[in-house]
Parts: sequence; structure tokens; C-alpha cells
Amino acid sequence: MFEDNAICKLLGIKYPIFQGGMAWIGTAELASAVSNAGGLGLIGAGHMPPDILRKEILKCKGWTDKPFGVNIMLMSPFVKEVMQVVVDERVPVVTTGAGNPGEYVPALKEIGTKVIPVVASVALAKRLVKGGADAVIAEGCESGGHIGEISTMPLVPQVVDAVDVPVIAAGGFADSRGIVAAFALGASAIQMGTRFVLSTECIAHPNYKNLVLKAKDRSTVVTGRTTGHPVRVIANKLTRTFFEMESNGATVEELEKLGEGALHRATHGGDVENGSVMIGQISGMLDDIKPVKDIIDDIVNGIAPVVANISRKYA
Ligand code: TUI
Repeated sequence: MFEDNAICKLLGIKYPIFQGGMAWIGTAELASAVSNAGGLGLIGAGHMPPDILRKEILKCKGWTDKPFGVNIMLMSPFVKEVMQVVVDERVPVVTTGAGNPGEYVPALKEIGTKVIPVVASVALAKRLVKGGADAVIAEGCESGGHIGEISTMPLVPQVVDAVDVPVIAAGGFADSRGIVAAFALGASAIQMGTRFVLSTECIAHPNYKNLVLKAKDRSTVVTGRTTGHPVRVIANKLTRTFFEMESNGATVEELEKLGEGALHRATHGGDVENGSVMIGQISGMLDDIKPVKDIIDDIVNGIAPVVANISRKYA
């Protein structure tokens, strides 16, 4: 299975399933579990200072002998330093988010690190592939956290048609039906964040996981459309305050200040009313917490029945 899959071949992984980076909760615990289960685990660097990131990488190296990666959030104030850490530590895969990583691609490629940026548009996908990206993650706005403007269904096939490298589809994936749909759109792999938040190994506060468990299809909202930083989160007291301030003419600075420290307040403090609960729209479908290995095995084992069901519909 997956012997001819372009992403499995490129990265030397068993299954074409990436874990989304995820600031604060994409820790070595989660990343190593995903890599050990045959997927690609990612340490989410988020706003991590370089010394902390180095410790997470060393932990991950100790816990898995499989390929893993680091997701670098390009809005981080430490972006240059964390890039240097992944170069020093020879991390096999780097994914990036929330910006254009173009200037960093040559240094990473020079040491053989595979560079796989998250893109939310065809234009950026094309530009980064010209600049040497080994693959791209096309992330639709169904995703949690910082998002673009296009949803997965139209974004993925347009990116697939525009570039000649493998595409990983992200945004709205959590089960076997999703991965088959991604393959149908021309993607070679999927990336999931929300599904892995509801894993035993994810260190998110129980309040965070419980709110995600309770989420329905319409539980998330997007803040920051007017500030230029759209972020998908579960609607709560914080988002109500945000929208109220926004409609009362608050400045971008005032609105951004509201978001400061809000993610950590929810993921670690467990304050899911005043914190930022970043999660994707697929949370409405999820109602269990299970080990990473079961999440991945269940998706892989469910592919054949989904395909058989499709065949029955048109045969
Ligand atoms: O990066 C993400 N998702 C994230 S990052 C994050 S950390 C954070 N913490 C506190 C407040 C806000 C964020 C939480 N979630 N996903 C990858 C992603 N990248 N989605 C969309 C993009 C993107 C958008 C525009 C990438 C590039 C881009 O354009 C850049 C350009 O220059 O054209």
C-alpha cells in the first residue's frame, strides 16, 4: 500500500498523512506518535524561542527513528533563529505557515531538508515551487487557526493543476472519506490538525479537548477578517468581545492585543471562554479521543470500503 504514493516516496513515510503544525500543542509527544504510527509528525514552532524548539527536536529524535518535521510559523518574532535551529539539527522536513518562506528555501534545501510550505492560493504555490519547494500543502479555510480565503474543495484541484510537485490537502479532513476525496482532487496526501487535537497524546488542556468534542458544524467563527489575519476559532466570550470591539471601530492594534497570549490561555490554562480555541470546521464530526495510532490505522483501513462504496454509486 502507498508504494507509488509521491509523498510517501519523497519523505520515506508509510502513510500519506501529515499532522498539522499547531502552536503550543504540536509537541514532541504528538509529533513522535504520528511519525511512529507511519505518518509525518510535525513540531509546531509557533512563537517558540529557539532554545525551546531545540529541546523539542531532541526529544522527538529520542522518541522516534522515523522522519518528522518542524512547522515554522512565519509571523514568529524568532523565525530567523528557529530556521537556524532546524538547519543545525538537520530536521528532515520543514513545513511553513502564515507567510512566504521563499528567502529560507535555499539554505534548507542545501542540507537536504525537504521544504513543504502551506499555501492558501495558487499564486503563492507557483512562486514557491519555482523557488524550490519539494511539495506544497494546499490549506482551505475550513482549517483552524490562521487561514486564507479559499475553501479546500476549490483550492486543492487548482493548486494540483498549477504545480508539478506533490500536493498535500489540508482543511476539513478527519476520516477515510476525506482522504479518498483528497486523492480524487489530485492530492497525494492529507494533513490533519483537528483530528489529532482529539488524540490521547495531544497535551491540550482537557477543557480544550472537551469543547472541541462538543463542537457542532457551526461552532467556529473567523475573527480578524478586517485586520488581515483571519483566524478560525470556536465562538466564545473572546470572539464576542472581538466582534463587538470591531464593530465599534477598534483599531487593528487594539484587536491584535486582544489575541495576545489567548491561544496558550486556552491550550494550557484551560480558559476556553477567554482564550482562543483554534480548531477546524470538521470538529463538528468528531466525538472521540483516541490514540494517534488508532486514528491513523482507522483512516487507512477505511479507505477500501469508501472506494467500494463510490464504485457502487456509478457502476
Ligand atoms: O499557519 C497556519 N495556521 C496557524 S499559524 C497559528 S499561530 C497564531 N497564533 C496566534 C495568533 C495567530 C496565529 C495558528 N494557526 N496555517 C497555514 C496557513 N498559511 N494558512 C494560511 C496560510 C497562508 C496565508 C497567506 C500562507 C501564506 C499566505 O500568503 C503569504 C504571502 O506573502 O502571499
